[in-house]
Amino acid sequence: MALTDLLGSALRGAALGLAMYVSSCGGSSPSMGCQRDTDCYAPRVCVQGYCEDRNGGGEGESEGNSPGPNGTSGGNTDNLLSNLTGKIVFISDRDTSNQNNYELYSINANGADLRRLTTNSSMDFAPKWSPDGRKIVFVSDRDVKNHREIYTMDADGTNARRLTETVYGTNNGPSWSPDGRKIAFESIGDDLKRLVYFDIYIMDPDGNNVQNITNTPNADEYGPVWSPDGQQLAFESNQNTGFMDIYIMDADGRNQRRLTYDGDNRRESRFPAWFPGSEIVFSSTRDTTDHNLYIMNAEGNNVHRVTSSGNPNYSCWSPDRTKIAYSLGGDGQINIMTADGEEVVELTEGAQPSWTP
Ligand SMILES: [Ca+2]
Ligand SMILES: [Ca+2]
Repeated sequence: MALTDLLGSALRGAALGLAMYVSSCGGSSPSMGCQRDTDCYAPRVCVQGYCEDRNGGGEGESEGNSPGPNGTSGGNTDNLLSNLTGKIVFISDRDTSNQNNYELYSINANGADLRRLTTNSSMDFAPKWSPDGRKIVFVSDRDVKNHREIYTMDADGTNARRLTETVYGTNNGPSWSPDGRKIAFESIGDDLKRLVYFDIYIMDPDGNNVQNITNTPNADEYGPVWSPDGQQLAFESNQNTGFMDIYIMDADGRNQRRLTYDGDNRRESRFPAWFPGSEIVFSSTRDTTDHNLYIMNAEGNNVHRVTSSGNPNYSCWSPDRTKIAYSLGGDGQINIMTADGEEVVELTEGAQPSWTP
């Protein structure tokens, strides 16, 4: 099974009134027949058997889980980890034989104190810390099978609370604003006329005041993440090129502008993570067949690559900006590397890491 993307959904080619189901599909290209959640790791939305790979991370078995040339498992592993602080929340299916059942876990960034936070037979994924590290926002279909709604819970896994209750259950990619007052996420909402395309929404942390802030009826937007000052959001969209690129916009949806573009090469850039100091790390196929991680500034300049293999997808910054945690494609592994990509260590099995702010 490939641990590819979990954050985000692709929904295309839908006609109104068609049976819709949410699946968990992997693969490196748009594919038909993603009905089975057991096909792969990545939850996504499928309509009449059509769903599109969200990651491009693919089922690349050849490179999926092998330590990259960036020095994973090197002799400095213990040293690098031992100095790290904070907690990382992530997803894994390590404790279940049911491939449709992912659970949330937390682990100290130094590798200690692994804790399982959820125990149920449903998908739990896309976790992100609240800015104070006391709560986790995440996605689950625990109330209605294949119906993905946004929840919060305490950092120890208690007090789970459902925030959204939508007709189609296509919510994904929640992210908490730095001031704690808003949660951004992706959804098709409840409007049938917008069924086939995703927008970025924001809401209060209690689920009230839901607003569609992108309103692009002919393009998808996914994976919103907040700028450090909370004034902007970075996200993915295919609104101009048909391929996913990294965009930023004001927190009210105005001034949408594209930061990445690879000309006519049809390469994609996804999974942005924004760090104080205005650097954004993202995953892209701009130079390679597989994804790699790149860092750029918030103007889209000074792009440089920091990985060279492993098909990395989701990433997050350490609280002090010196490290990046990221998950690999393939069978699912979370690595931590120095921000310059020079040192890499394996942290644990899993995907979709989020580091306490
Ligand atoms: Ca679960
Ligand atoms: Ca849209």
